[in-house]
Amino acid sequence: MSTTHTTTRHQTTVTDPVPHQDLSGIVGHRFIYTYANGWQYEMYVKNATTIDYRIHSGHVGGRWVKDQEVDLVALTEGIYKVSWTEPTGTSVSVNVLPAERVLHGVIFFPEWIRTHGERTVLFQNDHLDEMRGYRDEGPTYPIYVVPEFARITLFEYVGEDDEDVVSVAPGDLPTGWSDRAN
Ligand code: FER
Repeated sequence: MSTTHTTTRHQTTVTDPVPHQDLSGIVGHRFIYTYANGWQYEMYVKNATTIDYRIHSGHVGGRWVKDQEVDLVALTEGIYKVSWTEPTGTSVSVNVLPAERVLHGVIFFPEWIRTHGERTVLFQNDHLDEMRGYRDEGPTYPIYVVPEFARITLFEYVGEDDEDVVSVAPGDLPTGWSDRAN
């Protein structure tokens, strides 16, 4: 037996186009996901404006970042969109559907990361000026666009503003750490 819950929301309008914003289903949560191309990522939504993340495998596997400022919104109840631009010039926009364990990301890489992704495989916070230098040197174009669905294999509430959630390099975690699922 199952129950369908429906909630009446006010209709948005031209003068009030922003739907109800309840971010409690994603803020303070950590999730691990694998894109259809095999790339595995981990995101911690530290608060409503900040993420920490690790890239466990893929084109720039081994890369990790703390305190990336993002735009986070609820598109509707329980469905979220996280968007940002990196100091490298990479832009990312990710739609997160926790109840469905589905995520869709679009990554917009500059050309220099397509050809030299290894330059970004590090703890970015210790190399911010270096990354901005590469960004400004380019080449930027053509943009390498990677649009992919992913399966969320782990989704957990760990609390807000916890610096210990993402605090070591992906390569320094115990073997199989990112395969923990729930
Ligand atoms: C994601 C896709 C891409 C993500 C981060 C990136 C944390 C970052 C890409 C880069 O700067 O190399 O889903 O989530």
